[in-house]
Amino acid sequence: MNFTALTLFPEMFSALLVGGITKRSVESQHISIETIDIRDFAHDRHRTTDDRPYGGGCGMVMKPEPLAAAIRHAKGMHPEAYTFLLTPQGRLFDQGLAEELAGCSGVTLVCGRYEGVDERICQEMIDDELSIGDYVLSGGELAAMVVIDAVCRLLPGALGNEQSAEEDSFSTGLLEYPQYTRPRSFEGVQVPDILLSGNHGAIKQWRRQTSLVRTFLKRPDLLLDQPLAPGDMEYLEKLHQDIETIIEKHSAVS
Ligand code: 4FV
Repeated sequence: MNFTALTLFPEMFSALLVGGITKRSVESQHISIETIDIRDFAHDRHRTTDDRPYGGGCGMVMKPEPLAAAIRHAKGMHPEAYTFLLTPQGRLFDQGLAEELAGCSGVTLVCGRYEGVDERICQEMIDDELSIGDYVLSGGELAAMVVIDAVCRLLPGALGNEQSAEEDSFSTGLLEYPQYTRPRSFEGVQVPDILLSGNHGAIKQWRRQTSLVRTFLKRPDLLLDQPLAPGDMEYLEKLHQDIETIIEKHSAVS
């Protein structure tokens, strides 16, 4: 899969090559990461890529000409790739969208700076807008790297074992179960015995139940639109019953 980032700071993307899954995936050619410097498409003496906003106001806006030329250049290199603009106005990027993008042969990621890009670029040359969250960054580069990292690890072979991506938070639709590793006892806290039992069926059930409980406690919204697995309903009803019993007991004495 190819990722092409259009940016005024191409060197920022070297962070993806420092280590980890993205570095390994580039080396194993599961992915390629290309950067296009938008300033290379500004041909005036000062290679200007921004200008003051029409209608006044603070900040600067990215000029359409260098951006349009850079996007056309990217389309020439990867005609099949979808062109996304990273902006707070975009579709909220989540695991589902990451899985969707992992099915593409390539994506082009336009990284804005300043107050944003000239609207005519959004209207004429952008296939879709992506947001990594409701906050304002100083540039789209970090958002583009978030997208590259999240998509890259979903690509077959990128993680080394497919299973781990399938068990990710949100891939199961629930928050992930707690993880433990050696030492068995750390500062007086023991690893739950169930995980040392070797009883894989019981471990699988314990992990699913702890995922259900922590999802209920931390992200109950996820439980509302998530298909439950066999056994989940019984477990949630048992929790519900236990809570009812406790409430009745305490309402009796008070
Ligand atoms: C952003 C986000 C984001 C807005 C103005 C770049 C900045 C500047 N991108 N998710 N949140 N972009 O804040 O994707 O041009």
